[in-house]
Amino acid sequence: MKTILRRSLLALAATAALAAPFAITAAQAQDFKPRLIRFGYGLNEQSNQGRAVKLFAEQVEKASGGKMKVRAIGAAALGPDTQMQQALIGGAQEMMVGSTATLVGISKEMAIWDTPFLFNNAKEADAVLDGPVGLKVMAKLEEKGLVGLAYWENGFRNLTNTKRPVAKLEDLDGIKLRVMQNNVYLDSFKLLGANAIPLPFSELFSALETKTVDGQENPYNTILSSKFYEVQKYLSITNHVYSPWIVTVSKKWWDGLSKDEQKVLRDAAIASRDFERKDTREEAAKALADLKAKGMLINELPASEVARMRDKLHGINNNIAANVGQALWNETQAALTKVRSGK
Ligand code: TK8
Repeated sequence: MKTILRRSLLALAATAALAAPFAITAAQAQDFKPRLIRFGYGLNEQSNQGRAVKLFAEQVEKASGGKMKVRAIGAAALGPDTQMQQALIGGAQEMMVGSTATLVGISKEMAIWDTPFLFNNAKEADAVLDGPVGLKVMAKLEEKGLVGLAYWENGFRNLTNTKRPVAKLEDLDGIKLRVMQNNVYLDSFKLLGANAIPLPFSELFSALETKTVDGQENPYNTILSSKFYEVQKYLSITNHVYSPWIVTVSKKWWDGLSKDEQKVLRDAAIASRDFERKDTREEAAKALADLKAKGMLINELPASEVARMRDKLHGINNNIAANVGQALWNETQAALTKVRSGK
């Protein structure tokens, strides 16, 4: 009896061993471990940023058969961009999305995207950011302990304040204007005559509310989702710079992932990028009407004044080129010439 049982067990084991390679489905064959990904971001859940992070989370869970779980933590609950970046570098947090501008202290090449009036439209931004120049700038992060996965759209930035409509350069004089923690922004707005004050985004609403600052600059989407219309009267359309967001991963953590796990994250970052850009552009197209309905007074900076602003900021370009390296500056300009020629 015992032998029969032993024999049949052996036979079973042999069959199982033979059958095993065929029985395993493609998904099971992939190399996934249970992972918890703390993914931090600065805006609210009900923002273009929040919606895209949600999509990212869903896609990662699905593609990993539920093994990789994303805990999306918005509204800067894990701290402002700069604090999260340090947490990623140290390995205390896995992922985040934030402005490229706040990364400049870590990776100086990121300042190329702070160049005033660099891109004229979204098509130029997409082509350069997703092309060889954008990837090269992104790859530089690895030396600093971060892995960049995709650029998302923050958008073209516009000015709001409580003092007066900005219809000419001189209207900026003395306005206490919050800027991101970034020297290009600080120097640019000082040059334009504003009293520029760097502050993390997480402190911005209350700084506006308590009148610690008179104004700020951000894309329409953010002015809307962060309810800045509650504490700001004037919105002046300047489109002075295109601001990218970037999805980053802790390199310390990333290096411990399998190739399959890395691929899931990369693919999801790209898929949510495509969703996010579309969503952001659709929302931005309607945002002015929404902001007007909320009571904001909107004015467009005349082309002649935009030209004066550009001229005044021209000197900043030389500083940027010196900081990021003349070669990168030239490659960026060449990439722009290429998109503009339609080739
Ligand atoms: C969100 C910020 C925000 C940026 C800013 O964390 O700070 O003004 O535009 O999007 O990165």
